[in-house]
Amino acid sequence: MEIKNVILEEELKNVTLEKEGNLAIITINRPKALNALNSDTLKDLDVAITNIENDNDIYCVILTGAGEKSFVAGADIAEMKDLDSKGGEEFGLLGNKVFRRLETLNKPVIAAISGFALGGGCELAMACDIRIASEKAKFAQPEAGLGITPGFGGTQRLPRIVGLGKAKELIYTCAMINAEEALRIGLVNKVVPLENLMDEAKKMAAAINANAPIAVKLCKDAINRGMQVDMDKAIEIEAEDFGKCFDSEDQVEGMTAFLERRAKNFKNN
Ligand code: DAK
Repeated sequence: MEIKNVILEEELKNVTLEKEGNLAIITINRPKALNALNSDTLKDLDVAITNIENDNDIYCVILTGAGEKSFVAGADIAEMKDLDSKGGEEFGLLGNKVFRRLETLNKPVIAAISGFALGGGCELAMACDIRIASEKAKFAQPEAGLGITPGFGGTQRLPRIVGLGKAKELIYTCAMINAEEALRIGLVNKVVPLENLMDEAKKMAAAINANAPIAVKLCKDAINRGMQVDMDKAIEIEAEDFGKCFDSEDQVEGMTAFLERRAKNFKNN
């Protein structure tokens, strides 16, 4: 499999973007600060997302952090400390834009979480579709202990993922939980030994990429949009996305291959 390091027109400082076949790997690369999210890193993520969004050969994304110790240890406290209200607002808008772009990206995103996923790091993982954690991963929303509320969607996504009571407990107490507990409460999909983390994430990406990319994209859209509305509206959204599948050649290919008892050859069109 060819691995290419993507050279983006806009040079990235704190993020790398690699492509392996139909898979893109975004790595947040500030290990000295445990991959904490400063403005430059958020801007880099924005550029990487745009590149992936526009690349029809990419069907699935893995988002990870450089080094074994940390996925992302939160928003950059050193940068945040001296922000004025305008700076704080700009930082918040940038972060929320990037997180929402990941959440609504036209392909699934798997977070591969080696170590700390704290504050904005836990929130970043929650903006992804699927979370795979190493046995050493740790999760927390420590914001209340810093005198703030979670600001990158933690108050909204955590209760949607783990339920109201558990989310409130974690956010009010700032408790740090390990990977086993994160799995138990449904915050992560899978826990694997650290040395297998990327292989497991790639295995899941390969399983996703074996299916029709347009159908997967529409599944993501239907799930995301449907979760925000009542069931009557949600069913309409599902029907709309179901209908769109029939505009794709891959729908004909998938069904024809089944009837002809042969392997499918999806082309993302
Ligand atoms: N920001 C900046 N630097 C960080 C950092 C962070 N979040 N976390 C770690 N670092 C840096 C440390 O300062 C240290 O740098 P040097 O001193 O070596 O220069 C280096 O990373 C290694 O960290 P430690 O020496 O502390 O390593 P330890 O193993 O002792 O401890 C730790 C690891 C992860 C337990 C500890 O570093 C830690 O507690 N880190 C902070 C975790 C945290 O509280 N994270 C939540 C941040 S609050 C907003 C929206 C969202 C947010 C804010 C605003 N708006 C809408 C405006 C989000 C807020 C957050 O995420």
